[in-house]
Amino acid sequence: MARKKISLIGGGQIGGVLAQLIAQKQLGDVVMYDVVEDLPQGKTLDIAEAARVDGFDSSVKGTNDYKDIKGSDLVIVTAGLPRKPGMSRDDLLVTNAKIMKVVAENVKQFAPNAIVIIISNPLDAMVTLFKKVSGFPENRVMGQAGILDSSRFATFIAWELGVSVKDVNALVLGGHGDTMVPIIRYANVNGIPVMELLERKYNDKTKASEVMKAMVERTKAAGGEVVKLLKTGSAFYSPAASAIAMAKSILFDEKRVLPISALLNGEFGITGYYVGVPAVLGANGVEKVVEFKLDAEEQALLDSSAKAVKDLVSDMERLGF
Ligand code: TXD
Repeated sequence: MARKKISLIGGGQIGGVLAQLIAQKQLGDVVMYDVVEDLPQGKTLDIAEAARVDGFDSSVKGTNDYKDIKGSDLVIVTAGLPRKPGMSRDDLLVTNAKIMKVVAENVKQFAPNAIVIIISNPLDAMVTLFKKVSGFPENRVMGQAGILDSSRFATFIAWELGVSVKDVNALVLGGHGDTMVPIIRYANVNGIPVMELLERKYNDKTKASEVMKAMVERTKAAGGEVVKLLKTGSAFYSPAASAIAMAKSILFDEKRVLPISALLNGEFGITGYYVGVPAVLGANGVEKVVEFKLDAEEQALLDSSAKAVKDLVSDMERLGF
């Protein structure tokens, strides 16, 4: 069976890690597109020359010509600028919206049947714009953010409890920004509620709540924490790893339930906007949004996160996108 064709629009920090991970995991053949002349050609040549060491047969090619993404099965978009210290994800809106419009037009022309994962920030607005410009059905257009945010939340919990992160389940809903909603109530270690483990660790409910609150706040600010340390850009290893989890579930029809930015049609009381929610990812892309009951506080937090997305989308539309 021929390998799937995976095109990466954007060959920067995240794009480079994506290309190498896809090749090493043999998820498919890679075409990396970037506007910077020779950048994708150089990065993919370097990755391809490790094939003997890594033991993969996937082809990895770079191009500055959109025609080369023709017939892609999966497209992952990182084209756009990352944040610098002091910038919010929303500060990238106009610049990245201009880029995303061109990307969507070209993907529509050359890969009209592709499933598309958007990574570029501000994430939920960029997914919205790609969907609008491409006209692709909603099951084939999604955004990567919730897996990253949930992984960060799970990592902080694992560090706090001194347990393997592999046994921590943690879920973050909402927009990919300061209003994201880590769901404390369902955070667990192999089914054991994290709050119960914290209360046992500190033998103090108040202290346990303070520790959890600090982890929630660190999760919400985790992107900025990395930006501050790197100074020249934003996180790229963890976003790439997160998008690979989505790609695998789609390419191998794994039906994983993963938090992604999906277009909601009434689920969680939200209609017509891309917001981070759990969804089943399979060969048809976003196959089902997995809705569950939120308590009043969680619903209020999700509503305000959805409002932040709505406001950003309105700003984008007011600016002519
Ligand atoms: O999880 C998430 N969703 C976020 C996404 C996590 C971290 C970073 N997030 C965002 O991804 C970040 O704020 C940026 O908007 C994107 C890409 O981040 P990356 O760190 O990869 O940025 P780079 O290294 O600057 O790479 C962007 C590439 C770069 O090579 C540019 O030349 C290219 O995008 N670029 C373009 N490619 C195609 N077409 C156009 N017009 C274009 N303009 C720039």
